[in-house]
Formats: sequence, C-alpha cells, structure tokens
Amino acid sequence: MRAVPVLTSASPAPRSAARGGRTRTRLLALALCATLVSIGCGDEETKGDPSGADAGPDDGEEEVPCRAEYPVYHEGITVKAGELTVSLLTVSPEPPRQQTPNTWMLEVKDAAGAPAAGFTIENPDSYMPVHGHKGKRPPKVVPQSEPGRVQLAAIDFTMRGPWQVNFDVVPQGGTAIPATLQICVQ
Ligand SMILES: [Cu+2]
Repeated sequence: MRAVPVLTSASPAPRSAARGGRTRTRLLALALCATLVSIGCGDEETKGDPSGADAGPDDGEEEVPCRAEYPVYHEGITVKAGELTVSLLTVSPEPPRQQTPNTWMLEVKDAAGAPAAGFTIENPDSYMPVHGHKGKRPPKVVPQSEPGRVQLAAIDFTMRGPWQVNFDVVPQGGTAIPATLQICVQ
C-alpha cells in the first residue's frame, strides 16, 4: 500500500480532474487552430497560461476566428425544430456585436409555411463553444403581436468570434425541441 501515496503525489491526475472541462475546451480550441492554420491561434500557446490560472469564464481568452458554419448575419438563416422552422428575420445591431445588448427578431413557421401559433420559445442562452462560456446573462423572450414572431432581447456576447444562440422551441401541446442559431459576432 506504500505505493499509493507516492503515485498520487507524483501524478497530475487530481489537477487535471479539477480542470477537466476547461482543459478539454482548450485542447479543442488548439485542435481547431491546427486544422485551420488560422491567424491569431499561435498566440494561445505563447500568451495563454498553460496552468489555466485565468480567473473568469472568458478573461484572457484569445479571439478565435469564425469558421464557415458561423456566418456573418445574412437574410435566410433558419433552423428546423421538429415541424417548425425558425428564421432569423433581423438582428440589431447588424452584424451582431460584442459587449452590447443584441436584439433579434425570430419568425416561426409551421410545416405548411404559415406563421406558427401556440408555440413558445424558452430557455434562451448565448454560448461560445470554442471557449466553453456563456454570455453574462441569458436573453429575454419578448412575445410579439404579429403571428409567428418572437423577439430575443438583450442577447449578450462577451467577445468577438463564433457564438451560438440556443433556445427551446415548444410547439403547441408538444415537448421542447432544442434549437441553435450559429453566428459570427463582430
Ligand atoms: Cu470566448
């Protein structure tokens, strides 16, 4: 049994376990950089603290360029949620911007292409997958009088780069369907 404490003290396992999620995120970001050969990524290794001593959820995170699946806002960005289709009608500011409240208008249509009725949008949030952090606070859902429309207000993006806006679409009498809009924040 003498070997056990020796192994424990010599092993980095406890530290790794405590920071597992963050380490995975950092590795993912580095892997993306390696495949993209993109600018700015090299800084992660030199400037970033490999011991992971950064204090906050996005303090000291390097900017990451947007890949093709994170488009700059344009007309026609949609996501399916079961039978329903959610379109991103307008964004303000345009393009979406960091560190300011963003307001998005969504339009939800049914399978026949008509404005959907009786649905709700719930649990909205903004999330930056490459760093594994959210915005400072979740957006607000603002119901609209026009059929099929709902506004997401005060969407928070803490930095530039590829972001997701996630929410549940709950059809009338149905169960929640998770949906994600991916967009490049300027
Ligand atoms: Cu970030």
